[in-house]
Amino acid sequence: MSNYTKEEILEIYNKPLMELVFEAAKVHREYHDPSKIQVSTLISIKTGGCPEDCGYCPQAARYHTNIEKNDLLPYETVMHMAKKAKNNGSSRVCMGAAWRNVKEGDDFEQVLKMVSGLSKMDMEVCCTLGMITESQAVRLAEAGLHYYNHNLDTSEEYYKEVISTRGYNDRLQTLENVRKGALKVCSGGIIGMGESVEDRVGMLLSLSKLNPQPESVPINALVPVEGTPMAEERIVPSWDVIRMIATARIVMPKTTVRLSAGRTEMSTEAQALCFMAGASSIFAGDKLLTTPNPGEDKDTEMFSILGLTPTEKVKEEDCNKFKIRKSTVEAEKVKWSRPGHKIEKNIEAAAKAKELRQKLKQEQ
Ligand code: SAM
Ligand code: DTB
Ligand code: SF4
Repeated sequence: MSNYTKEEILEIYNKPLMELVFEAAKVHREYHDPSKIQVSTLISIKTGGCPEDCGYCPQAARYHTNIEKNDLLPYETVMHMAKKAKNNGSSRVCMGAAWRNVKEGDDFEQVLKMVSGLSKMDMEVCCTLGMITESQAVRLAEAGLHYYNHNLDTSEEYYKEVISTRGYNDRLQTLENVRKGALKVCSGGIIGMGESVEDRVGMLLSLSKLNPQPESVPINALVPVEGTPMAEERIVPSWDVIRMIATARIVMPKTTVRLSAGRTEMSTEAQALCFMAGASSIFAGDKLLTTPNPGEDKDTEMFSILGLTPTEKVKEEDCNKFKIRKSTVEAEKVKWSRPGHKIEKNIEAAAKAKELRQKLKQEQ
């Protein structure tokens, strides 16, 4: 958790740009290897038809957008797509589903099978499936999931202008469940939705106050999609993305900051400044979930120009991953004893997860 106040974060965000990037680059070099870039690939395993009303989202059923909807993809299709992503240099796959929340039943069982299949392919696995309960988080962890993505999206104050079908507290609750399942947290948000600078800073404040802070923070620039209420929003200036990334880097020094949606509108030079300012992860491929992304060739060229090397999958011994299947609470104590992690909290979470696991086993 950081001790930065909202006023302090605002002051950081508003620094002269060159000063801000320099400060952020210093922090970045202290905690990360600036020559490395982590590459993730998104697979939309269930597209469109979502009951929620997120104002930015082309997948909400209530907006008339021109996307290709599909039910949950077959297991083999997902494995095939992941193999391709791995061959193209991705170390992580993130499966996204246009669901409000995860429902127990066939679909969830199918997702668990996919998680297990992907983790056996020696890739890091992330999911973004909407709200989840603690026991679902435990089951995903048991299947081999490493990260769960669930964004706060914006500040608590601006949130109601964007989504009405679930609250900010629901999002925080899901993040808490993710932690209790001992998964790594990926949570960030979007800029360019008509929010103020105070809202952007408010979102960073909320993320930085999470304890522990998220391992991964995606910063998305809105991709305005025809048919959504935000279709007419102006493309956010790259300078704002750079400021947002630099500020995130300073207030969450150990977090991996991902330059996420919106890269098709950014020059290589602007993206270079984002990497200088502390971004060290991107989504690869010519598609995000439903909208375009620069594509492998462009990114390979960019990495070569900038001297960036994609990271390998984090080695098990380095990643301090909570081995939910075999571990005891005592063993967790050692695994989690890295700087920035509140050991006691995680032991408590581990104990809880263990209890749940036993309960689940009895129910089966
Ligand atoms: N349904 C799940 C959920 O909402 O948690 C997972 C998928 S949802 C598409 C994942 C995230 O994508 C959203 O939280 C939002 O931050 C981002 N996103 C969706 N549409 C976007 C857009 N048009 N531009 C930028 N980011 C977007
Ligand atoms: C995140 O923060 N950005 C990604 C991922 N998490 C799931 C999704 C971006 C989606 C952009 C709109 C689309 O392609 O549908
Ligand atoms: Fe549904 Fe997720 Fe899109 Fe919101 S962001 S409408 S929950 S798919």
